Amino acid sequence: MEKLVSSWSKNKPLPESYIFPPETRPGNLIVPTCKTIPVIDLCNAEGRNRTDIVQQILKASQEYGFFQVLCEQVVNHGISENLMNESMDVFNELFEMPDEDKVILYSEDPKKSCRLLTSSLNYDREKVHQWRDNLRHPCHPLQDCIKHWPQKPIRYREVVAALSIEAKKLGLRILELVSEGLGLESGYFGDKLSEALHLFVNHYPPCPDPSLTLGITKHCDPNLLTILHQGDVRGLQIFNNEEWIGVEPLPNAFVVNIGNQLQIISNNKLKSGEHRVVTNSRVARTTAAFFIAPSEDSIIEPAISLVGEASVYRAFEYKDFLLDYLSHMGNNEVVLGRFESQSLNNGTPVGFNNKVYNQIPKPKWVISMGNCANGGGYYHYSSCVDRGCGRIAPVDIYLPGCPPMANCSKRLKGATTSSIGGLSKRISQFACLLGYFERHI
Ligand SMILES: O=C(O)CCC(=O)C(=O)O
Repeated sequence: MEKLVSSWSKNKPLPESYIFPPETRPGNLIVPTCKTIPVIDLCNAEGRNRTDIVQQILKASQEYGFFQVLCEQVVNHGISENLMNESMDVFNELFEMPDEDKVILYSEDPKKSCRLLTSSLNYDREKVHQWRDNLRHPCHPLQDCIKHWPQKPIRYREVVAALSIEAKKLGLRILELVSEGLGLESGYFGDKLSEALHLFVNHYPPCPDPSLTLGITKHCDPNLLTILHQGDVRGLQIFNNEEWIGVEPLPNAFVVNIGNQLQIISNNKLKSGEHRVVTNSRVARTTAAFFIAPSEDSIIEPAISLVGEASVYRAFEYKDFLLDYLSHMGNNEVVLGRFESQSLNNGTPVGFNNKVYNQIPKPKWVISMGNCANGGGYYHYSSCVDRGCGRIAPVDIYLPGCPPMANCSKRLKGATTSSIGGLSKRISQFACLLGYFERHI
């Protein structure tokens, strides 16, 4: 509890443990806001201008991975101004509650579905902490989750239930426009691909030195689509054309961003937007991000009609992506690279985006682990790759019940997925001992 920034930070200097290394510090906080992300008025989406709106959404999703949807009149995106204001009041009230109310929500137990935490899931292991507190919980199916939500502020459940229903509707509406723009059939992103809905309420208290720390480090969202209510305080920045640009808060607008799964399903026609959050010394900032995500057992793969010459990504289960995402948080290229479809059989490194792979310094051996759908089955593999010639060394692992791999020189009969996990670890430890490589990915 004493870890929550909102509980200890008032009138205190910035602790060392919140100071980022110079290369990731925000430094100069004045970033261009004149170049901002496109603003799209959804009230035009149902009439004669629909094609125009679809094209605007597609263009913004290709260039920035971000856009804002506007609600100049109450009806444009379907969420009333009143509901937006009320929910922001409730979120602020939650973080202003006395410690004895917040302690009920605070938990370090990852199995707890609704919990208040600080910085990130990695608090105990991370080198530098992020300047934010975070309440997170699932919102779907509502009747199952709502009973775990905070009971205080009194209006929390009622207001957030209403907002989450509307945010999901808005997200599905946008996904429908996206699928139209990509030439996919209507409802492509319905059902399992957009089944889950999670809410993160972020709170960034005023910070003694915003130039040295971050509210959230640079990342892409792992899910399909994110709908953000960012209130009226600046702080969100997106990385575009090698520079940070600020996302100007607009009254009654939601910020929408493309998640990793939408980039993958579109076979890189859309891009997931990299973003971060900076803090400020004057006022607290509170935001609410709704993550629309596939169900964990969904199989994700590029849409067949968008594959063309080559599928950039292989098929995988969404829960495997989430595991990788959590262990490589912030490194979008590495995470996406691990799900690329470069063949296991042609001697090219598996699961690496070449760019990232080539950036790996000496020594020349690296190990890769993961799984991959190929030729009708799922393989779990672990390989040592010689980056000099791209050869896969003989430590590939074969999962019984799947067709054999051409390059698999050692088949481990009787291995199960979990024993393979343990074995991969031993192989990498062994190879490290021999000095073959200094890190595994
Ligand atoms: O608070 C914000 O502006 C962005 C939040 C965000 O990026 C996140 O929750 O992943």
